[in-house]
Amino acid sequence: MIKKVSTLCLLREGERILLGYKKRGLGQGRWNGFGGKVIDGETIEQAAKRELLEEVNLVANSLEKFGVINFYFQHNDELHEVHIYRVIDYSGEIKESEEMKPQWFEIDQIPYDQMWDDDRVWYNYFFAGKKFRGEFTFKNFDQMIEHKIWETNDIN
Ligand code: 8OG
Repeated sequence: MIKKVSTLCLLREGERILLGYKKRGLGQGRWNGFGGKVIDGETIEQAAKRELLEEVNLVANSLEKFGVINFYFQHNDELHEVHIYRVIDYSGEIKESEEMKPQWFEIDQIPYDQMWDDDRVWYNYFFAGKKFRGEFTFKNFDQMIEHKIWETNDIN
């Protein structure tokens, strides 16, 4: 099995959340938080900050880790371990990049139909301020066939 480690940053301010429309790569055509693969030699948190800067031009001054999800893709035997952070404090101006078109959404208007299937499950934990771990199995990239999620502080 091939294992990949990635990051995902969510930026919430009051009753709205910043998402990006992914223009290329895995998850193309879907709204998501900001993140990508951890590169050799950097910590997971460094990768989260680098991706936030590359994708939406923001410098994260403070991040809080919220969860870890294992995504298993049956068709190619890949496991993606995704580390999820909330951006607590940032500087810079939000700017579109080659990869992401950013937009604010009210929490009750999140476009779940145009997002990964698992998001509607774990976003509830995020909004409730609960730390969590999850395991989601996909058939191809677009069909979630199994999932488990549980609240825990053991996310490092
Ligand atoms: O750099 P790359 O294109 O591999 O980045 C993929 C991004 O998508 C990365 O931030 C991790 C994230 N991601 C997955 N799977 C899922 C998923 O099922 N739901 C969400 N919300 N994000 C995912 O790789």
